[in-house]
Amino acid sequence: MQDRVSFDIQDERVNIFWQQGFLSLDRITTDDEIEWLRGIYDEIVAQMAGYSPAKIALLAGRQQLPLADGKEILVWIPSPELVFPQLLDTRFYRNAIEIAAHLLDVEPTKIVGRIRVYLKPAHCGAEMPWHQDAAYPGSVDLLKIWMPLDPATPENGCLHFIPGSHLRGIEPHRPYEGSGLIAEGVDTSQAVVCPLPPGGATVHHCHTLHYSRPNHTDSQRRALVISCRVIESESIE
Ligand SMILES: O=C(O)CCC(=O)C(=O)O
Repeated sequence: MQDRVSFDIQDERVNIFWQQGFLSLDRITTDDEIEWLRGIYDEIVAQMAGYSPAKIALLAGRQQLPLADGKEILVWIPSPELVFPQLLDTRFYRNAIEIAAHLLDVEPTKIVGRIRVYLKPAHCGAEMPWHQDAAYPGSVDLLKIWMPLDPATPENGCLHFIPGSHLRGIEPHRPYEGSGLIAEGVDTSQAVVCPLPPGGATVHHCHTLHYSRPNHTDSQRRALVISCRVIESESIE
């Protein structure tokens, strides 16, 4: 049992984040909390019926819901903290906000973090195509912290990143499978695969090209994501 949390966010890691557009951290919360989060996560997914399409659209402005009849799916649930506010009182959430603040060089009180659930079910988890988060219209978040609750592997859908892609602006994207966006003409020869243990995390910039493979394995891949932006400072005339 590992109860110590040892994320290392020294200046060297900050430089790596800004050079490559992403960072991989071994661990941002405790074993006990991961176990507790799994319980809440499963409850959120089980209660998905309570998230009517209208409510989801209201919460996020867009939706990606399970498709029927044997198609691959990526379960995406925005803002579960509105239904389970205890998610905000976690080491996971507090550490993520602290990491975001450190990387963005602002006080933690200036960070707004919204949680997302991303589940790739066993056997039929859909791929997330190459994209930049900032390519989505209306996107205001600067970075995302992505933490799996199961071992995330290349086979079940850990994230892949293109180092330095955040430095080249927003690439052209086109609609993908009716609900998302795919970046066009991505050169994946330099892609870096980031497998993670449960409770580890990747942090990526909103301009960093990233991707995850479909999950055809026997195990689900659960991930919690915090999407972070900085509160505008009030202008004092
Ligand atoms: O969880 C996944 O597989 C994809 C997540 C992702 O692409 C994102 O958070 O932008």
